[in-house]
Amino acid sequence: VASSVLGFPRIGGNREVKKAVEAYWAGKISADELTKVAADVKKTSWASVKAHGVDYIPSGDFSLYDHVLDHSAAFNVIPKRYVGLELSALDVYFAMGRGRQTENVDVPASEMKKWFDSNYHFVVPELSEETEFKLNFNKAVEEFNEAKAAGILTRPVVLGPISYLVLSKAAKDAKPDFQPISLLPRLIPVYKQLLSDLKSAGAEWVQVDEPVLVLDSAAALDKQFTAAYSDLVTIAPKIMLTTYFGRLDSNIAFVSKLPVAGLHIDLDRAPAQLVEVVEALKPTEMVVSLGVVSGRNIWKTDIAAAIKLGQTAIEALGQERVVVATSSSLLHTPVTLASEKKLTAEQKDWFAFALEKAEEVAVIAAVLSGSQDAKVTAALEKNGQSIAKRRRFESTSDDAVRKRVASITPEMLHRKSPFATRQEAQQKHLNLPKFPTTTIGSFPQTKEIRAARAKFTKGQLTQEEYEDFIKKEIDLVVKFQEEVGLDLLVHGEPERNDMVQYFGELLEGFVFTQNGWVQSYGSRYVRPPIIVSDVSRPVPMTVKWSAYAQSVTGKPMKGMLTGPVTILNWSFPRADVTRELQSKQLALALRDEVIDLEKAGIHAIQVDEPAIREGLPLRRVDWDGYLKWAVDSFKLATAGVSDTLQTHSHFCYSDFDDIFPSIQRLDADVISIEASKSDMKLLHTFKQYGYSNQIGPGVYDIHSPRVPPRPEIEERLKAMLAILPSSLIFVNPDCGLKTRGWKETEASLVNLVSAAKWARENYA
Ligand code: THG
Ligand code: ZN
Repeated sequence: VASSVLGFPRIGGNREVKKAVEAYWAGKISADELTKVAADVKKTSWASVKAHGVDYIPSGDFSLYDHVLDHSAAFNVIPKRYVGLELSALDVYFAMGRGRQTENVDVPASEMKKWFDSNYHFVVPELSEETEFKLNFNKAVEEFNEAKAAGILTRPVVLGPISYLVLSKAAKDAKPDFQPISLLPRLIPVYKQLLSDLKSAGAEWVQVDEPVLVLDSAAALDKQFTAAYSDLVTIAPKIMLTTYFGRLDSNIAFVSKLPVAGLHIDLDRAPAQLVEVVEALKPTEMVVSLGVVSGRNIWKTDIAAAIKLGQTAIEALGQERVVVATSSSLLHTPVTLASEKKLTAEQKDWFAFALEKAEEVAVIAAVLSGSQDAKVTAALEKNGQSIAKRRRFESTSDDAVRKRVASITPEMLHRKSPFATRQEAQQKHLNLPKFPTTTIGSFPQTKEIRAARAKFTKGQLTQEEYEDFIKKEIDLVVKFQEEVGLDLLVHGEPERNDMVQYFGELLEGFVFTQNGWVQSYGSRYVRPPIIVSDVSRPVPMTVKWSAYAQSVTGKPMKGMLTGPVTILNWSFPRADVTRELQSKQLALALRDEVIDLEKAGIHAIQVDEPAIREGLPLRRVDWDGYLKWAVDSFKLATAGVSDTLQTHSHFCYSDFDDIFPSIQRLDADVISIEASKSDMKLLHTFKQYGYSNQIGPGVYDIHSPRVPPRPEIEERLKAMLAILPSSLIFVNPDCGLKTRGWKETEASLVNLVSAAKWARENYA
């Protein structure tokens, strides 16, 4: 029984790659120096995975920005706006990922999308009838050779042709009915060249990822899969067709008939599919790769349980046809527990990060192979003890929290009165003009703010000094908003590092890493908090800051919280209880915070749920269950207040068609959404469904430093007014201002306010 890892974090143990990439962008290091850093990190990763005893070591999964973007660059899928800029290939690559603004060049970034249900974003390929695929370079072969030169034989990883096309979108200049998948016959020759070169280079196996096989939409692609893979196997190394993040379901019927040499399945997300898959593979000669070590969470694997799954497969297929693997790439986990110095020994014993997971895979494979090696036996025994300890810890729940969740009543999920009544009551307190102006919550996180936080963390600032600093920042932000003439103010969130980490740190039931970075997009990383036990709120989390901010202004101040579903989705959740339970516990903690904010004199509170959509299950049959508890959680958090309190929520996207009824059911008094990019299409959805509460469709895009001229904002307002009643419209940017500079923030908000004044004059 062989062992395998499907992919590894790219950041490097000390964030070397992230730092080098950003240094390259800043012109501080050369392309050669960047390549050198990347080469060292790759080599270290290969060597350490190998040192842990893994047989199939991945290569080609590394990326300087995003692996989907790597494929686009290699396949010559380069939108016209990036061609002819007289840039190096590397700079074209980065321009596609993040845009480029210099004296001579001004191109926006490509669109990014969430990678399935994860917090990783990929760069969406843009295709049209005009796309001319060709293999510009062969990264898979280059990195295979790079590893080989270092004495390590790897199993290269490539994203499969069907997933690549399904994840692509039609370019703006494509014909209206153009479907990216229609290009499959033209893409196959490129894959054939890529794969045959790999074979010539000496690769015995290749891991071809086709994660779309766990989606409902793959059922209609059986013919494409059959055609593509029948062709590819004729020239390729042995193909390990790799699925992850979900279950194959009925797709196994055609997948088991594909002529590939192996099939990888995710048994972390979908352990129940094992029996059916093994049954389907029995009459074939395929190897099955069992994804028993989670690539999506940080919990130590229950090796005894994994071994049982392995035995089931071995009984049906024999040892030679079984491989033990991580469920997906380890991209979604931090590099190693070894760098965590602040976790207690007890806590450390619960977790396995990427390197520790590599070792688990090797141990499970060794046990299944019948190894009598003393090290393997010891590792197995130690794992059993760790799992038993964790189970004992899990059995000690916080009874008060559990009781509270069990006694949630339907009344707790509803505001006292319907929206129309509330709107009137709120207006008495808030006294907002028509077309009220506001922002989404965060203001620029300056170098000074980050430096003060870093000093405070290191103990170089006292609590009092730090709090004084934050108060001064709040003073500045409040004064700024008053001067610009905004109506509903915010405190600017200078005290927050990350909108999830900040709350996790103040809640009971979470632990934190020092170095547990996980890629979100490009060079941007997050350190997801880990939920380890029942969640509760020992002390108010934001009341001090919001109340202070309210005390220094006569205008209404909006409280700012992150919603329960988003905190859950951007944390590593517990595996021993449901997501629903964790979400409800978070909701109760936030409910208390909302009530406390109201008591402290705050009359508007925004509870952001930007992750509510990405948490949507991959299979449609699972949607309703999720949406029920997700919406209930939001309502539980926000419905505990009187009618006079105005609740807001914000979503960082505009792709609502799938979940519109659930957005409506949230019953937030005001929602703000990204609309600046989607050209008002979305507002028609609102009209069509008869949305009745207030809406702030973003009037400009904050993701770029560009200042929106006032007439442009007025045009947007006009377009909105053609669709929505004027009494429902809020005027705001389309997202938080945290990543922006002060200069463009001021200029943009001045224009926003004067556009709102114009609307008041013309649409009174
Ligand atoms: N928080 C969390 N997840 C997220 C977002 C978030 N996922 C979606 C979206 N927002 C991703 N956006 C970002 C934007 C900026 C950064 C990370 C994700 C970022 N990270 C710093 C870096 O990589 O240098 C580190 C920040 C820190 O010190 O904590 O700037 O807002 N959870
Ligand atoms: Zn947003």
